[in-house]
Amino acid sequence: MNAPITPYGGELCQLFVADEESQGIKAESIAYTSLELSAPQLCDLELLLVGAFSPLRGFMGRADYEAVLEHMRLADGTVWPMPIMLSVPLDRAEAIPEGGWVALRDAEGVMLARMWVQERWQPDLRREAQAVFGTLDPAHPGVARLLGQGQVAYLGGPIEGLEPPAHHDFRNLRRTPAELRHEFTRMGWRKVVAFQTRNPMHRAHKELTVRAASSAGANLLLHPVVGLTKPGDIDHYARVRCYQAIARSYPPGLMMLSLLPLAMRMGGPREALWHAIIRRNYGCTHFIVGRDHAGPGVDGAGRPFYDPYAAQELVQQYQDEIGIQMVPFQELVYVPARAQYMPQDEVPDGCEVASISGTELRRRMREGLDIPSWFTYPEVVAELRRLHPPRTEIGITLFFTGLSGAGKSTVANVLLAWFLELGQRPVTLLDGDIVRKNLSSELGFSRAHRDLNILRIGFVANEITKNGGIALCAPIAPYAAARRAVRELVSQHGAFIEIHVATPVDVCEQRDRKGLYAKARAGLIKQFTGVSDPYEAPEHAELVLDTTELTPEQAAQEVWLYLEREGYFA
Ligand code: PPS
Repeated sequence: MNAPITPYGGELCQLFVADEESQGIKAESIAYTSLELSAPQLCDLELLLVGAFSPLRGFMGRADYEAVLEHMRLADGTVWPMPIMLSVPLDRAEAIPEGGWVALRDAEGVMLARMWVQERWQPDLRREAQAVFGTLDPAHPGVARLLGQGQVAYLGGPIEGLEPPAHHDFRNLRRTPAELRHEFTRMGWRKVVAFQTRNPMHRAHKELTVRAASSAGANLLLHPVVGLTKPGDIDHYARVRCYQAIARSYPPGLMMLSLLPLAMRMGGPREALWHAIIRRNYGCTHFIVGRDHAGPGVDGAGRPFYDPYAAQELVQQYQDEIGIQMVPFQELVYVPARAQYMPQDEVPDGCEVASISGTELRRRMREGLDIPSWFTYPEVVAELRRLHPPRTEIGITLFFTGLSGAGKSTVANVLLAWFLELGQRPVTLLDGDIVRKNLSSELGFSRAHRDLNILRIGFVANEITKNGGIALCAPIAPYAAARRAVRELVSQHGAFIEIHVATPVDVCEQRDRKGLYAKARAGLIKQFTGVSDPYEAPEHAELVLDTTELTPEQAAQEVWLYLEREGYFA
């Protein structure tokens, strides 16, 4: 079956119903079971609705699913390498009978589509992982996501769309397959090379896309993924700003930038083939496939999951059948003597080449070192620097923990005054007592309530830190697990500095400024930390302070010196 390459793809399955019909469906839907879709499920739904997954008309039924796993084809023989499944927790699935409508909703409850539940079955997810990803290794993000769902049932059936999932960002860059096809026709573009990307682009990428377009005699579609990419990737806001900056450097009329709300599975060769089919649906005639395209990195033993050229080979094998040509990603290197990029194999003997690896780039970013202009564009460097600000600019949570009367609030108050005096960052004090009067006013001192209290403090501290401020937290926080959870949360966005105020209990009791120890000893206060309730001392605190022999200013000075030493002051 060697079908000729069809410009602008085949028939598009757009699944929205007409406006009048949609009103009727909404009225009827009060009787439907509602399903709230997760972020990746919403991506799948959106691409189904707009026809990017043509010829699919809904979430897959069992025959298609089996055929995709076994043969990378739908039951009717059409090439399709990736299962597009709607999973629900097994215990919920029993209430959703076959032969009825379900309402598919976003996280806010807006009904986006309805699905006729034609089939419901319990899949063997391990078998699926093995068939699709070729591994059960949880280091593979696709496997981890699939198997991490627990026990699920799949619901398969046709869908009818009421409205697409809402996006408020970069709206002028979000185009459906029909819109892009129309745009290509309007511009007179007969051949279009698509470039898939989930990373910031640098000069080498621009060079290779221009070369790919020129050798195919085609125009170019930059089609970055803005749904779900690999865990740990740079968020799409920063990436899209990079693409916008780079777009200005292309020759006029050559290139178009449009965003693809795809939930990637990091499935290597199968995923590359799927990406190619999607681009065919968007009206492209050529598709650039990189070395280790959609690769998930290395496995638990440090080996790559897929052969680096397997993706290119697979897309090439099917290119005539799916109607889009594979263009291999050309590895380019910079040749300083010529002040230009060249394919590696064309560099004259003896010519020096320059390159900067991803690891080296990240090191230079971290350490605020120079990134040469032959490597990337100043706007891209500025974006990346914003994502990796130096310590002098990041937000900080100073998390004091220790017994009642240990001196947490007193030291935190001294620091509050000093930070205000310095005026470098906005600062907020989340003192144990203040929090318990406001944020946690209904909580007591059971373990569950104390943990909840700490998680709430952590939530607020994280918001402050994320936005570049200083959060001074001073709860007892007696349990290591809750402190660890806050550390994990905050460290993603800024500095988390744990300060154990390790003043011994007898000193705290002697001070007894609030008279609470006396009450606790008399049994008037139950579950009092250090007397009748546990305190798990931190094992890896950044700082330990015993205020027995220190004035509040001296203790605060220890913290100040630590911040200075670690480079947090400008
Ligand atoms: S926790 O464990 O982190 O949620 O505690 P926290 O929010 O910091 O609240 C501690 C303050 O509440 C007062 N208090 C008690 N502390 C410990 N155990 C019991 N049972 C208790 N009952 C009341 C006490 O004043 C603590 O304030 P600080 O500032 O630590 O002295």
